[in-house]
Amino acid sequence: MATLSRRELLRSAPLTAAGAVLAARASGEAPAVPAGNSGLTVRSHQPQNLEMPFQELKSWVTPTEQFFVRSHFAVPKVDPAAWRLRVEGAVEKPLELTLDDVKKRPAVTRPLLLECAGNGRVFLTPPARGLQWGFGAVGNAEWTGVPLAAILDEAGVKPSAVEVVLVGAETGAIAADPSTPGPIHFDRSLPIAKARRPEVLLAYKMNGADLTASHGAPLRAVVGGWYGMAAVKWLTRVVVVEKPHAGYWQTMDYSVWERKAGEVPSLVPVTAIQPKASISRPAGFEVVPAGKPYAVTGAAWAGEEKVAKVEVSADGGKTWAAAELVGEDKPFCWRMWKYTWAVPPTAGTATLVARATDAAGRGQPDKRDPDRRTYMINHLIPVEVTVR
Ligand SMILES: Nc1nc2c(c(=O)[nH]1)N[C@H]1C(S)=C(S)[C@@H](COP(=O)(O)O)O[C@H]1N2
Ligand SMILES: [Mo]
Repeated sequence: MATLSRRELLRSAPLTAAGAVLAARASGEAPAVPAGNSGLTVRSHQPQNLEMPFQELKSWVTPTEQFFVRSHFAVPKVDPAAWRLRVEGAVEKPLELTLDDVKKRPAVTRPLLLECAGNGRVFLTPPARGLQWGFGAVGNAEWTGVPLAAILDEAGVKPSAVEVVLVGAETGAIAADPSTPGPIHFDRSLPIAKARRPEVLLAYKMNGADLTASHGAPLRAVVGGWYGMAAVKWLTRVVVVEKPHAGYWQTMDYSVWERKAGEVPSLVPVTAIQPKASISRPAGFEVVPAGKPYAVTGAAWAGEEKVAKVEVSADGGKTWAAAELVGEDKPFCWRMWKYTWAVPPTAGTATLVARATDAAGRGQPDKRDPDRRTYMINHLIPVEVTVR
């Protein structure tokens, strides 16, 4: 391609974002569009459900514009001036806080990973209903806010309390079986012990900037170590309850079968994130050059535990070799890893698999457990590539 002068660039592509970036680069100005963001995959337009292209994973902190979005209903219009957070139920002193009130309390900033409980659903066989997430309904961001524990202490939790219900501002109805009892809020509960943990924040900033509407402005919960459904966005109520909450989002939805010896199987809410290593490169069905080393990369996470080990197989799971853990190592976050694969000299296909083991010795199941319904998807996922 011939090199264009700056004037030609401005003339040939004045209206497109890409043109603006090129023009800005040519003039030495900062580009208007952040570099390196190759966009999000639309899993559904309304409600908004957007997936990070996991093969673009580059940084330990996921940029906000590349962070997946999972919303069950339309993004609510919340007026930050009129917005209040009510803390009520089994408390000594109910609270009603403005956004400024929340921001006046001592703030903490910490990185925490969010993974949707349905991440990887596209890999289920037979196909399962629900959003067909690939690898990318996961991200690691820096959250700034107030620990939920501080707010609970201020309100004074009664000794009779067992759980804290977090309620979002938006409402909607689900018509499909099982349907909701008319329009309902999105809500989710935490046991008091988890609610008091330091990794549970009421956040108003994400990656150093005010929360965006899609990610729950003006205030959302972030529950480190638990699947994303606990991280209630557009938070308006914190209700302390004296019996376990049995709301829609932890009974009909986001629940799994639990079997204990001698007991009858029962449905329990989805809670902690399971260990998982995902391959970012090569992407599925990528063409990989024969006879050359290939840097296999990815991320691994294990919810409330740390990642102890990641292994990679280049023969579909027959033999395994240790990957190298690289970069930041913080609790409740993912760990980047890499592995140099000696790609065979002959053309054909190869199947890569990665697996993680956490600090408690838990690994990943080889096969899908149907008791998990369509959630907690951490069985081994083969990534097939073409060697050429
Ligand atoms: N109010 C509200 N909060 C919500 C949801 C929602 O639909 N409404 N979705 C939950 C789910 S299932 C996930 S995985 C996370 C996703 O957070 P994100 O959109 O910021 O990535 O938000 C959670 N919080
Ligand atoms: Mo989710």
